[in-house]
Amino acid sequence: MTHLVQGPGGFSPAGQPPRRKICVVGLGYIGLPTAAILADRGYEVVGVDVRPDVVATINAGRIHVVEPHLDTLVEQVVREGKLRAETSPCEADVFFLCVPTPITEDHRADLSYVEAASESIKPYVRAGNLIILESTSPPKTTEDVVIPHAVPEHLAIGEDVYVAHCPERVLPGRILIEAVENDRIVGGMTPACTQQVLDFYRTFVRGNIHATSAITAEATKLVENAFRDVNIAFANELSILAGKLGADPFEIIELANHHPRVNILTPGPGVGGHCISVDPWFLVEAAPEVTPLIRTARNVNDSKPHFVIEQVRAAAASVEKPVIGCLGLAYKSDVDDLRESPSLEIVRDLAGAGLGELRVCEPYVTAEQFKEFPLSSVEETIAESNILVLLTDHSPFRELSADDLAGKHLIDTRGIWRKVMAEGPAVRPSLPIDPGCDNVIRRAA
Ligand code: SAJ
Repeated sequence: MTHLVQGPGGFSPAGQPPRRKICVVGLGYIGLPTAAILADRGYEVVGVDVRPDVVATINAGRIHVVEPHLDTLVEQVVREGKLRAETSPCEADVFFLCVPTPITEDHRADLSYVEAASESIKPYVRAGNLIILESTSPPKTTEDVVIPHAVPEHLAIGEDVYVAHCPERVLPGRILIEAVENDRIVGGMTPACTQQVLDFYRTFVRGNIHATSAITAEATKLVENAFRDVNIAFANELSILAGKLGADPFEIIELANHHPRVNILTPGPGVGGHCISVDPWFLVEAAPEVTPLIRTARNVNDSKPHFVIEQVRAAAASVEKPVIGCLGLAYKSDVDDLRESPSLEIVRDLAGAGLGELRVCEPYVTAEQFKEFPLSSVEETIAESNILVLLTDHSPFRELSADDLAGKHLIDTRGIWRKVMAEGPAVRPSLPIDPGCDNVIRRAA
């Protein structure tokens, strides 16, 4: 880490003005951990969120999102007076913009949050300040949105004020570790912007920090997530193909991955979350004529829930009084995040399909937080269902035994029960039934 000069109440690399006060706009899954890490590093941090309930929760030393260890850290830095939350920004030395960048129905970037956050800090931006866009954004957002909306006209970029895009790359469930340990990219609007922001990141990041331009940083982040989306699409297409061939897709992938140069990801019910299912569209929107693969991968992953529904329909048709137990609503394992979740989409469609009664189980969300469907416990769902659809591979579902699952029609969209079923005496995996679905396990004859 850079040698820090302890200035009056702040840290700064040698030869730079002391920067002691930080304003983080947007206290969601990225903003709150970032604010807490900086406060723990000794900065005075003001977190800003438009939601008064979120501000009140944080100022009470509590958190509104599920992320390992974040509750302890926030409680500590609020108690120590290093972090406080407000509903509007204030003067600071460094401004972080950590707001959502969702997409519209027709897959276009919605930059209204970035615009509003940029506008909100403009009255407080002073010479010497750093402005950092952490939100994953379409190429040129820093130049075309942040600068015109956040920087007072009389301040020169790269001389008076330093603007950069530093995309977060953290995996939900490991945010506090990865925000500090992962390599980071600092993309400044000018080389001076890059240097000033890079030196600042040196004060709290242990990973390597790579310097580049703002547009390259924006594109790199999108490319990382598009790469993963394309690979997951390959796995999902495989899972449908294997069904047509009457083979087990998970076994094929397991065997293929023994090849030294093959690393196929894992099929599932689709791709969710506000990252991998969103960010590739920013690249498609930027250059639709040259991104057929990225667009196709999005369409393959977005169509996978349909195949899962057809699996359930086939299983329900073979049962007298179907009671369909849906295991998981979150977009991936062991998180409480339902955004863009294929699991939730499937349960909604099943609720409208009238294939049978539904039992919905989501261990990471409470009935207070989620009112769309009544939630059942794992035990109730297992006991009352004759068809079980594994949608999100949460740990509690991974721990189910062959006896728990015995006698049920199982649709295991993520292949987590293959081993316990292979060992279990009660039932045996059977070949997928048409159309092209993953593992369906029938009751033993
Ligand atoms: N998924 C599969 N099969 C797999 C892997 C994932 O179906 O083999 C599904 C998951 O179930 C989920 C979706 O893909 O629905 C995305 O999950 P994820 O764990 O792949 O990623 P995220 O969205 O939680 O986090 C990603 C990460 N990006 C990459 O790994 C390239 C993270 O590092 C980013 O910081 C994050 O997006 C982000 O904020 O952009």
